[in-house]
Amino acid sequence: MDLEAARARVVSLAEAEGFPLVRIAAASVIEGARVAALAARAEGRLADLGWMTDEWLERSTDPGRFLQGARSVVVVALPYAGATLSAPEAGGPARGKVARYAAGRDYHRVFETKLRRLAATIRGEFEAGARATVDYGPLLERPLAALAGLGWLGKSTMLLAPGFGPWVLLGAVATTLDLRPDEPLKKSCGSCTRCVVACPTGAIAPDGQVLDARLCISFHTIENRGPIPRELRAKFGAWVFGCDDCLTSCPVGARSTVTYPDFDPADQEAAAPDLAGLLLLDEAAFAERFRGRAIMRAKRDGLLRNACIALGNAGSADDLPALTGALGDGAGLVRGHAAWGLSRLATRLGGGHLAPARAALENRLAIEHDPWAREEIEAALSDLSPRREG
Ligand code: B12
Ligand code: SF4
Ligand code: SF4
Repeated sequence: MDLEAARARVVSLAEAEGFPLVRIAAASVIEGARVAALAARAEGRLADLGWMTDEWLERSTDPGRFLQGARSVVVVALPYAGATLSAPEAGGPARGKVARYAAGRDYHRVFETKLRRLAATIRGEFEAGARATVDYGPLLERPLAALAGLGWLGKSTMLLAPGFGPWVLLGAVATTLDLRPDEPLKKSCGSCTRCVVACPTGAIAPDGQVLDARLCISFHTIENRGPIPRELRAKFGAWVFGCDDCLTSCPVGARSTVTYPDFDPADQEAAAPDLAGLLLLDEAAFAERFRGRAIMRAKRDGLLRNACIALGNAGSADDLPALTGALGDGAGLVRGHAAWGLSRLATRLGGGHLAPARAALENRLAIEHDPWAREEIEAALSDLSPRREG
């Protein structure tokens, strides 16, 4: 089979797996991305994503190290713009926001099945090397996808695919087959700065294309295993897993409703969970409820921590008992954030809600042994100072 026929066959195999977007990149070192990624790490902008060492970043910008003898990378995408339900009815419980990519089935599982099958077919049919990855593998997928002309790198740092905008998830198969590469697109964001303005924490640099993960709600709600910096919490709104603010503000692909069916949320609870209900989950109930979903990544304590913040920002008087109850949670991380959430919610509500909140915090402080949780309760009490009452 000649190389053009091989290329056509590989593309049609990927399309048959359900990928509407398939492009080919040459498997050369992505120099610009390597320089940008190493600079991001050196400047601390990758936060404490410990696995992203210089070594990892160098490997992840060289497909030849991902697969020995790689000549090409097949880059694929699945769209998920429509994976959301209509806004919850007014008067219901306070609900958290889950990033759209995580509202349905875990996309890693969806991609893995398809990409492993594609790689196996390439190995079998062409007697060539082939290795698949999605997200966690040592390959930087956005710059690769841009190189392959699947989209362009937006100011939000998202890969924007024509017709779909940022609402695509990426995966790749590196192969030793020498497939003709696609051309990068000649597109850019122009003068648009909507995502920069929309980001609640200022995580995107004013000129774009540079993200500070230390400020990013997505980083903190998903990857951070410890306390959320106090100065950021009020900016998190109701996000409990990920953040889509720089995606929903983007005009590119804004009218797309195309979603791969597995990414549709099962119900309202999956897309926008009842926040007070989350605070009742123990380890077993958490594992049972989120099995097969990306939310597992936050772990039980991380998700409850996020729910405490969201309730502080977006809850109502009905949620004061849930936050008060969480002051007695088994995890210090949750207790400390419950203190912040209770103080913030009571302060927002004001009036007669302040005294019971203070009493609950003082009662907990009297028996709290965790030094960090004590600090949080003390800070929460001082935020409830009398001059704020009324
Ligand atoms: C770690 C990670 C994160 C971290 C940190 C991201 C960061 N930039 O610091 C956190 C947890 C914050 C995160 C958040 C999100 N992520 Co994420 N994440 C990744 C992961 C695993 C690695 C990306 C990374 O950090 N690279 C390091 C940075 C420095 O490089 P980069 O952003 O990949 O690429 C930049 C450079 O290469 C540079 N560049 C390239 N060429 C050149 C040339 C020149 C000259 C210059 C100056 C720069 C330059 O520009 C690129 C864009 O800024 C990838 C999967 C993967 N294996 O690639 C998914 C991935 C990027 N994430 C993805 C998604 C969906 C998200 C979220 C939308 C999830 C959510 N809703 O909460 C948010 C979006 C936040 C945002 N605005 O980027 C998708 C993006 C799909 C798309 N269409 O772009 C990916 C590709 C996963 C996937 N398989 O689909 N993510
Ligand atoms: S995911 Fe949210 S916090 Fe992170 S850069 Fe986008 S808008 Fe900002
Ligand atoms: S919102 Fe505007 S600047 Fe940001 S990524 Fe989309 S098109 Fe680019």
